[in-house]
Amino acid sequence: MNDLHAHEAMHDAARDTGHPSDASRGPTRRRFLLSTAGLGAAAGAGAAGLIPARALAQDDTLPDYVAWKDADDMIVHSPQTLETTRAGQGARAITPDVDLFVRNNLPAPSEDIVADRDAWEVSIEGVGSPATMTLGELKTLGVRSVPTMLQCSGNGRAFFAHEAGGTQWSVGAAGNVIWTGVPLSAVVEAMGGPVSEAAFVTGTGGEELPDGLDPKTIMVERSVPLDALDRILLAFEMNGEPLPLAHGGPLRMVVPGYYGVNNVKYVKRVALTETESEAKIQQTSYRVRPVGVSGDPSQPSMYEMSVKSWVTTPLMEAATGNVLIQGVAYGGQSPLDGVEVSVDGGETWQEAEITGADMGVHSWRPFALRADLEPGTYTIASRAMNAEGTAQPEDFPPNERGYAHNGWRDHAVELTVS
Ligand SMILES: Nc1nc2c(c(=O)[nH]1)N[C@H]1C(S)=C(S)[C@@H](COP(=O)(O)O)O[C@H]1N2
Ligand SMILES: [Mo]
Repeated sequence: MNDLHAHEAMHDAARDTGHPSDASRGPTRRRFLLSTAGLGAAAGAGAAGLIPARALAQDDTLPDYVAWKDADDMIVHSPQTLETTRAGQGARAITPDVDLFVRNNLPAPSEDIVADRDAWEVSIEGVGSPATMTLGELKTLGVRSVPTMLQCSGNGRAFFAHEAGGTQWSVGAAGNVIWTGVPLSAVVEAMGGPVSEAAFVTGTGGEELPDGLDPKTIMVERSVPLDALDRILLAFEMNGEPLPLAHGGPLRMVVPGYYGVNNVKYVKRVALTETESEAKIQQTSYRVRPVGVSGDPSQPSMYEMSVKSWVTTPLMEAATGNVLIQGVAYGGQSPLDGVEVSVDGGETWQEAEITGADMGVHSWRPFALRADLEPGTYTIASRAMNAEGTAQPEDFPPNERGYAHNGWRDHAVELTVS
């Protein structure tokens, strides 16, 4: 067992002690291997898109804390990992709360923490005058709304042929939501500015940690480069509603354009720090490295998301004639500049129309292409490009944990037209 798997095992131990759901259904590594054997084989055959997302569901019962979600659109991988089905994702500019994926490293805290939202306390450190502030106080410092794609680092992991360990996400560990919150820069400014040595913004999650484990091995604490300060929000609303507990309410550190893990839920401490967090989730997890290599702080951390798109409709079948092919596309760290669609597995490409409004660089946008399709089978792919001229690659190289997949070929879908 390498240290990453030990790390997962510890997380699993925490799940087993802390969550009312049947602990034996926890996502152990063995269970991942068993449950994804079929998927791996299909992915190897280049037909992962053929698998109906529902077929991958482990269990359709929604855990209590997310009982309000739309069960028809969710795949329950475990009580703490819920994926949006590809069909349920659709080609929508904004993902409704009931359809947004959930990924928890630790059991979610009790609903008690959202009973009196404005009383939630967050400690602001690494500034001229460090202090603990309530959410009510923070709200007096400013407000901004930012539509942002939220995407887990492992979204697309199921498409890698090497069967990377972890939740076998297809495309549904991603959504696009509007965050509303206090710009962190305004908070920092109000509190005397960053200390001179500051190089990172470090956010600490508000979960209660189980006894008997070294907190560093289990706590959710992430550091992002200080460069990101100007984009960070301390968000208290999502899609215009108070932020649900499952998505980090009452307060979340949102880093638009950064992978999911950096968006720390129920944030209880935000510190401008000289060094990165000592937590394992920062030091060795979420590090990109070759297959078979252990995580190490010298390897790239999962920070900025890259250009990506995928088709969400139609899936599997369509009637002959004009077929409306739709999906979602994201430009990465520069604006989305175009999306091409292929109906012949990448032999030829046509320019799709970007149908969704431009809501800023961090937001995804739906696209559409009308294609006149005769009866037959088609491999439908999409390829996004950003304003810097970076396009999605055809293939994305495997990496140990199966992070950051944006290769267009593996994201293609097989369509039968009759
Ligand atoms: N406090 C805390 N924040 C967290 C996590 C967590 O387990 N605890 N999981 C992270 C990961 S890995 C992802 S992908 C996103 C998922 O956000 P969502 O559950 O709102 O979709 O939250 C991130 N923030
Ligand atoms: Mo994640």
